[in-house]
Amino acid sequence: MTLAIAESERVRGTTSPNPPVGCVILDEGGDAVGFGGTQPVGGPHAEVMALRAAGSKARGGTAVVTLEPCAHHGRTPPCAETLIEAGIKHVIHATSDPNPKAAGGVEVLRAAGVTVESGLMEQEVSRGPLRAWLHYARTGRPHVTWKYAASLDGRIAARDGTSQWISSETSRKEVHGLRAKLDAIVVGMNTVRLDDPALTARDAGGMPLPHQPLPVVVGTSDLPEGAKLQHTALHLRTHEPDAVLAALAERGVVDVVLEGGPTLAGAFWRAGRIDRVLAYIAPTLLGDGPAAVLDAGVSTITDAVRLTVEDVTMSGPDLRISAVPRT
Ligand code: AOF
Ligand code: ZN
Repeated sequence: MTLAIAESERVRGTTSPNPPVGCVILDEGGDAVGFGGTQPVGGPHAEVMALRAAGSKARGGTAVVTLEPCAHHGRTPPCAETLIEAGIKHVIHATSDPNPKAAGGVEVLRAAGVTVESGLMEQEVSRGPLRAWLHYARTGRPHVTWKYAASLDGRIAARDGTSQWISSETSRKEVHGLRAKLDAIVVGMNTVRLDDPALTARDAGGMPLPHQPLPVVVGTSDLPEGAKLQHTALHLRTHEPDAVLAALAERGVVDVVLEGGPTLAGAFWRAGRIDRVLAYIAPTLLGDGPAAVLDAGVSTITDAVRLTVEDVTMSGPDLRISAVPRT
């Protein structure tokens, strides 16, 4: 499954609105003989790619796959049947398919005498490569990660507005690598005015950059003349988070990172539309300057937004914290 997860990471960012699934075929003796990841929409699913690579060695073997094989005739034929025809005898998968149209692969496989094991490394997969898509399949909304860099005292800029660079070079490279695996990056008009960002994935410290995310600017006014994003960004003339997410879902966007400033972050918090926080906290004190979020809808301590920390790691000298709102 670790190898199947690596396959899914390889295609992450290129498959939406389909999930980035990874698959490994083991031959009868247990050797890995075929690897595959989901191809862009309309193309073959992961199982088909891995079976093609394995050829006749798949007969009598095992398919290890991050998502339950599909049972439906969609844009491609059902993977459950393709696995049966190739002579696969065992299937091990991490997560079930919440899409009612595609689910049911387990029953199809079992009816044909294939043994099926479910739930192997489920947490790694459902918090990792399939996280955004699972959320999208259950809610119909893209998954939103709010990413920011702040000082140890929670400031995103100094009193005079200067903010380059709070986080370390290591953290900035990591963020560029993350961008290449996402569908869209959303900022507000204030960020365009203050920072003039390009929002491209670049200089990821040697990590491959297979894909560029869609840059999105939210705001009712025109983009400033000459801004780097003037001709490249999707401009959504609204302040309403649900209108932003609906417009993005319509374009097949599943995995979104919010990189805008404190005002936009506040609007998304008040709407309850932040699914994960990714904070880079630098060992720096500023003592003054804007906070990472402005008006999250909290006026008294009992309204505080409570989060659960999923993971804390070092990113060079910075702390990298991943947290999710408590439900
Ligand atoms: C799999 N393996 O690699 C993927 C699956 O429109 P289609 O035909 O491509 O089907 C898309 C649906 O199939 C998608 O919503 C999800 O339920 C499942 N994706 N299934 O067995 C794969 N990407
Ligand atoms: Zn399939």
